Amino acid sequence: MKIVEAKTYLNCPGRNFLTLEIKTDEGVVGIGDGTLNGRELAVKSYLDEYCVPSLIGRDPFDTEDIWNYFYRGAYWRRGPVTMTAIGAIDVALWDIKAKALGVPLYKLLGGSSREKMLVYCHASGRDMDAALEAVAKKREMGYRAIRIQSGVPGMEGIYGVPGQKKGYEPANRGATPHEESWDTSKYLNYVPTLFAKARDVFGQDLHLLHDSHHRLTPNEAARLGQELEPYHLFWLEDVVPAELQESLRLVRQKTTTPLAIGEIFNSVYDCQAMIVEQLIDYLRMTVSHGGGITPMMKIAAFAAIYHVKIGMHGPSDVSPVALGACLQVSRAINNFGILEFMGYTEEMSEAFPHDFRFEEGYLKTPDKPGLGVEFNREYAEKHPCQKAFLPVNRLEDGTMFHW
Ligand code: GCO
Ligand code: MG
Repeated sequence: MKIVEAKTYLNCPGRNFLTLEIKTDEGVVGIGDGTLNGRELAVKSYLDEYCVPSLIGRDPFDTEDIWNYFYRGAYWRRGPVTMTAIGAIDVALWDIKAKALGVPLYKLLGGSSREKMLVYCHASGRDMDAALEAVAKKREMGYRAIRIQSGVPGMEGIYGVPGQKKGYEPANRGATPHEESWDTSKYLNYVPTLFAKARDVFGQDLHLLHDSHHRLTPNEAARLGQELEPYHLFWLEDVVPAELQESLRLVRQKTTTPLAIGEIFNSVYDCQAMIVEQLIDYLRMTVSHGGGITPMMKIAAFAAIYHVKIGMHGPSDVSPVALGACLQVSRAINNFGILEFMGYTEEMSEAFPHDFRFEEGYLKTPDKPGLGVEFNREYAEKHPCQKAFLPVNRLEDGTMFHW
């Protein structure tokens, strides 16, 4: 089998998604997701200009060699744009392999380690009551694990709370990023009261999660982790920016609240120290941003040795193609923890028909061969890309801060 064509499509069926479609001489077609929120055009041009020509004529079954060609072969390694581009190629090739063999993809990754994958959804509100109301709704829908984000008294908007927009979408359309503002002490004083109330209302059975979105220093993170201990979170996410892996040492020594991190990591070199030193409980790298299925399987195996579980990033700003890849890997690995799942709008599902079956808090892999996700190109192409940016963030005095 040979690759005869590879093309990228950047469309906006509700939000921007970059899709790579690879065709073979035997008519089998595979798809990969290259969406990197707010940087889609950079990945598209990386693929179009630097990767696609080298794919033509290759055997799509050679995923190991092709992955190394684009990773090792390029002198300039790693980074979100490069790794997302390689990830799109790798996922599309695994999709082809599984379709050609007529099996769901997980069958090629070691087979089934479980029937269904525990997922967590988002619940958020402008204040505590609204956030808890959102939790109640999600619990009624059958979710067993819920991430809670709430507006903080005295702060204008905050990460994770959609505001006026319909549904969750952190990127804003326009020519430049929108600015938000932040105050760590208001946040730290409020969050433990939110979880105290949540446990009071919902009891111990529901898994609760929270995302600090990289905004705390190690010492602040340690304080938050300690103060949340009585409420038994499933995890506390992205407490520190973690460009410095050692920053988690202090947090880890001070709190038993489980820690999860990794949505902006793109290679094992972003997290090997925190895995080996067991500084985290869950690695949140996602397949598409982490270079694809080929490296993710290795990283998952490496993490398993150190008792670290995998809880992949699965926001609605990666397409159903990427989520499908996360589901297939999650089904196959032993050290699966949980998967983020926010669902997709009708428009998004029309562009990417898929059958992720949600049942009582769990998601099942589609029964079809390959990823089990399709690309409706005709529909997607009716929705051209609309430039959008993730916000930037400043402290209340104007200092640039982490978003
Ligand atoms: C999450 C993430 C997202 C990111 C988003 C950026 O935990 O799902 O933090 O909300 O902010 O993916 O594009
Ligand atoms: Mg997050």
